[in-house]
Formats: sequence, structure tokens, C-alpha cells
Amino acid sequence: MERTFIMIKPDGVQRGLVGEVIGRFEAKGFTLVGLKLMSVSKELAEEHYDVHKERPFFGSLVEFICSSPVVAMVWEGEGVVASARKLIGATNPLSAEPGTIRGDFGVSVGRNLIHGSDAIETAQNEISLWFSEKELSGWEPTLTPWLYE
Ligand code: DAT
Ligand code: MG
Repeated sequence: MERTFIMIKPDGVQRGLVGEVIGRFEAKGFTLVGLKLMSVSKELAEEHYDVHKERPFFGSLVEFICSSPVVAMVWEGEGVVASARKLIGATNPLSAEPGTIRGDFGVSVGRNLIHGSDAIETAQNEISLWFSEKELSGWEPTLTPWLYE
């Protein structure tokens, strides 16, 4: 079953939106298989955002991610990688559609509340970067027959 890496960034935690975000993924029908509140080291933040290391915002992005705790999660379900990106919305919250997390709660690209893996392969790399195997629990929700035909 497909899995994706989701992180509620420091602004989402500080603004008390952890429950709201988790609730949206639960209500959609995805399964939580990993969850931790953590302070992020500079090394981890730099590795996570390595693809952006030449961009002008890289330094401030890394500094922001390390500035206050984040909630790191792994969610599972059919098509969860692409679907999570839709639930999250466009990178710039001002362009994100209402009904998406960024569209409903954000106004600034540097405070866009949440990260979600952008492709299946990225998701696999990010999950192994942020979680050890024993921190993840695969389980079969009893609701499965009511979610999948
Ligand atoms: P996404 O988080 O939607 O995958 P991304 O991978 O292009 O977006 O960028 C990673 C993060 O970097 C993004 O969530 C916020 C920050 N960022 C992106 N573009 C930015 C910009 N032009 N100015 C400031 N921060 C930016
Ligand atoms: Mg990205």
C-alpha cells in the first residue's frame, strides 16, 4: 500500500492546527502509520530540502523548520501521495484553493503550514530519512471494507 511523508511545520504546530490537519487526513480515509513531535536538526532540515539548496530561500527555510517543533507523520492509502498534495494545496497559500489546508489557513509561502512528498519515490526517501522502521506501525483499519470496494 502506498505511503507518504507529511510534516506539520512549526507554524502549523504553533497555530494549534495539528488536530485540524490530522482530522482532514483521517476523515479522507487515509491511515496513520507513523507520528512524532520533534525538534529538527539543521542536518536533517538540510537533507530534507537538499533539492532546494541552490534556491535563495534555502537558508531561511532551513532556519524556519528548525525554529520550533514539527509533527512528522506517515500516512497510508491508495493514491495517498498525489491525494495528500491535493489536500495540502498549492505552495503559495494565496494561490491555494479554498478547501485545501494551505488555502484555508495560510497567507504566505514561507508560512505554508505543511509539507507533503511530491512523488512516490520522494515519499519513500523522505519516510526513511525521518522514520526508522520500528517507528512505523502497519495496521488494518476495521473500516477498510467501507473505504475500498
Ligand atoms: P512544496 O512545499 O509545495 O512542495 P517546494 O518544494 O517548491 O513546495 O518548496 C519547499 C518549501 O520552500 C515550500 O513549502 C516553502 C518554501 N518556498 C518555496 N518557494 C519559495 C519562495 N519563492 N519563497 C520562499 N519560500 C519558498
Ligand atoms: Mg516540495
